[in-house]
Amino acid sequence: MTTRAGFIALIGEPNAGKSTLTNRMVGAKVSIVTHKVQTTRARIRGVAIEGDSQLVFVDTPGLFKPRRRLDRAMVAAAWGGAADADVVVLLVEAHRGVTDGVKRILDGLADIGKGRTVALAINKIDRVKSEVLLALSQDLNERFAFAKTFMISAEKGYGVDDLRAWLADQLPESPWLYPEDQIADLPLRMIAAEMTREKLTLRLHQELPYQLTVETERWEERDDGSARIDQIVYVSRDGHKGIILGNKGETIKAISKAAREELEEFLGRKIHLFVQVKVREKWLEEAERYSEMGLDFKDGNA
Ligand SMILES: Nc1nc2c(ncn2[C@@H]2O[C@H](COP(=O)(O)OP(=O)(O)O)[C@@H](O)[C@H]2O)c(=O)[nH]1
Ligand SMILES: [Mg+2]
Repeated sequence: MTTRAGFIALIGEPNAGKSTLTNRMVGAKVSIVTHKVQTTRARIRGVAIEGDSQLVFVDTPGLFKPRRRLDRAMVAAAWGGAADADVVVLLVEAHRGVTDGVKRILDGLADIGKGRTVALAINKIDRVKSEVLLALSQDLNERFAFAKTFMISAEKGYGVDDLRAWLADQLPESPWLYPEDQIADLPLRMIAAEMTREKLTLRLHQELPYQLTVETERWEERDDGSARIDQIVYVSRDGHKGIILGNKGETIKAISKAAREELEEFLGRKIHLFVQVKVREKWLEEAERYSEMGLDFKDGNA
């Protein structure tokens, strides 16, 4: 039996639906999804199997015009993901069309996409009329030589099976890269930190989610099969700490509870989660924080 395996990078503007598509392909939530931009920070790998092929989806941070160090590191990680992949899928939002951001990505693809299979996935088709789709597909295909175009809804699942089957055929012959039952390539401690960060992102307003990071500090296995997990939320200002704690600690309590419940479901066992908030003014400039997120600090200078 010949098997196939390889990496498929999903790229696109923030909010295009890359993480939603990753999770749908994998059939489990391996990447956090929120309605806010820049939720995904690192390259997250989700593994799916289609026939004899093992598809490793690389969910990337969104591509946008970077301004700050964290932005630069995220954008570098996204392009890095594309450059290392066997196949690249560009996600474009159907209802937004060819934005300036999409144009910038197409410029970048002119380099990275050379000699590589690049497909177009017009996502969120549930939000537009079909007439719009044909024109958009034509426009995009005039701007870049995509190997194939798919119309999908990552959220509703439309068109996703066709995309998965086509991708499986594009991958090179190779032994599988991960054990059959592995669905994500991210250390558990990081998955746990991401779950807490998702709950924080959903609950807090405006810029605050961007200004914090979550790290799993300790993971202790207990004899009764449960685990104790200690996490730290780093913020850069005292005021932010107060907001996250909330009145009498209510906010952090609710966030920890939501994160714990999701973790317990994901891991299938009892978890004792303790979340502390620490002020660390310069965390956005600390190399260690970036390596904890799986980002390259020196990318920040690119
Ligand atoms: N209507 C609609 N919304 C979607 C679809 N795919 C993703 N979304 C929503 O778009 C937002 C951003 O999704 P996410 O996967 O985090 O985007 P990412 O930044 O590219 O990873 C979330 O609120 C998703 O629920 C889709 O096919 N249709
Ligand atoms: Mg994402």
